[in-house]
Amino acid sequence: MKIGITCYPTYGGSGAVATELGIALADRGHEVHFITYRQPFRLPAFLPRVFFHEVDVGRYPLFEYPPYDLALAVRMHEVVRTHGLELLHCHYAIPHATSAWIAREMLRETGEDVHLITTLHGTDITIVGQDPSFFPITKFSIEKSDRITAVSNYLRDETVRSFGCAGHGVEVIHNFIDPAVYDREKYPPLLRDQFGPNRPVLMHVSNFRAVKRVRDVIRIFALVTKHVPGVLVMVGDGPDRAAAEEEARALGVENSVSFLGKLEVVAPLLAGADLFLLPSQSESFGLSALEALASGVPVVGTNAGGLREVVTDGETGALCGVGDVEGMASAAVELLKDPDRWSRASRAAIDDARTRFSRDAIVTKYESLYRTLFPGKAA
Ligand code: GMT
Repeated sequence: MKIGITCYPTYGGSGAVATELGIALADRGHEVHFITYRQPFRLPAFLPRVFFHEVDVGRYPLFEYPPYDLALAVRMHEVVRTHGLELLHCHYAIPHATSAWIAREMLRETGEDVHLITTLHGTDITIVGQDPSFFPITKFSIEKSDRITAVSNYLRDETVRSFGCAGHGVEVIHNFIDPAVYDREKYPPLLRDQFGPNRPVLMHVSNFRAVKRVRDVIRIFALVTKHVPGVLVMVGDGPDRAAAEEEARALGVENSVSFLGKLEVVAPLLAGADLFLLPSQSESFGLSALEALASGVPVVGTNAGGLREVVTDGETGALCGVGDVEGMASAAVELLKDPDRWSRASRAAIDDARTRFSRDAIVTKYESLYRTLFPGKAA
């Protein structure tokens, strides 16, 4: 098949999933064209059957807000025609699904066509899409898609609850990991070399937005370190980084917390971590938690949204209420103080991630979904 993929190319789970899906599809012989404003961050320089088409938003003094969605629609239309794409798969509804619908309308004017698939990832449904200035166009664009997927049961239910989308089936296809990449045995002990063999390493990876509650990460760590002197590695950057740094100083743990900033590759660091903290306000899935589990790192976080489908409370980690800093801290201490318990959780985390969320099985689900659009065509 010839497939166009549009996603946000910068850091973030939806861009990571879209890119890794595209790479896996190309591995299986499909031709994949990424259409977005920058090379996706997880896309290596060259891969057979993978192409990148940059969307350039022309500057003009009149445009206080350059119309990216229109430039994207025009580029989608052009790439579909030039390369004979059969489907456009949009990750994150706003504005990608809208641009794809415009591109398809333009194609239909000349007797051409393309199939549209939209994968919903999270705040396109739970926050941004709810804003009155986006709600009608989000609902419209989702409903105009030929196939709709959501990354968790939670997100599917939220989509139906808040947008209706009656009669437009939303299929759940969970996110995935490549077990060859997230492998505890594969990497040298970088963090142990830096922090020594006896200090547990707690880790958090995110884009430091309000929804991630990064100050709670620091507060949990400050409580944990009273019982188990460890270190906290904070990976990522975003609006709440300064607040988290300030919280670390206020709680007197700043010398035990390393803020590493944005890193494109996290698997080697996760392989050296002992516990992953994700105390989010809301999480439609929690790809970073899955990457941790696959690396044998138990997760302590909140029971908000789709995280419950990823972390099995009491087996691969622990889940508490949003803001329950004491609860998450004591769950973390229990795991870190009991090596047998930690080993069981770590082993269970690897097994569960590989069984339920392995790349091959999930990519096959997307491929099968694509094939339903071409009922008469041989596989
Ligand atoms: O929805 C967002 O805010 C952004 C998006 C992203 O690009 O990281 O995150 C969502 O999609 C990820 C990949 O499917 C999920 O793992 C995240 O849980 C989800 N974020 C939220 O629901 C807050």
